[in-house]
Amino acid sequence: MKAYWYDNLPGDQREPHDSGREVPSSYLEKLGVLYYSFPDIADVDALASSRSYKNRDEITISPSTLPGYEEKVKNFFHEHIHEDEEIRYITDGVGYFDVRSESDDWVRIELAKNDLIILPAGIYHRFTTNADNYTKAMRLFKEDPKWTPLNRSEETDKNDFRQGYLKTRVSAA
Ligand code: KMT
Ligand code: NI
Repeated sequence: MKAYWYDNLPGDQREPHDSGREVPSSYLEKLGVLYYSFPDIADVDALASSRSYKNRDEITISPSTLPGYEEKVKNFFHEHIHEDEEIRYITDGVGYFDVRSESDDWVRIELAKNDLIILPAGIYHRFTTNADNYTKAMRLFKEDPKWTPLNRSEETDKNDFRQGYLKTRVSAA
């Protein structure tokens, strides 16, 4: 895992866009983003049962395994929230999760094999593969998949889960 401020320069979303300014994990914690390195699947099982995550699936995001790959990668990159946590465990390849900071800037989190991330409900985020075009990830969910992305709008700004998230977010001041 490596986290840094996104450079906001034009160019393909799959390029690193590394501004060279690192973001410490203590800041990710303030945003409510949790990160773990789990080399053993038993660690994932333990976390899943402690948070009542009963179901999971695995998705391989690459041109040869995901029909309509280019379109889907663009869709994953639309800024959105969910009304539930987003838990992803990377089992192979690399992926970028971008999350909004308190000042509404992008923090880019690079995840590789054995990295697990928990994004809180209501945080604005987006996802992309990197230039290698290959991310294999386990998606964990409680009961039924509740992955509906709610793209950012004035309406999602008022969403109860968004408002709840803003109340819990720790001020960096
Ligand atoms: C999301 O919500 O953006 C995703 O689930 C991305 C695919 S899983 C790495
Ligand atoms: Ni999402």
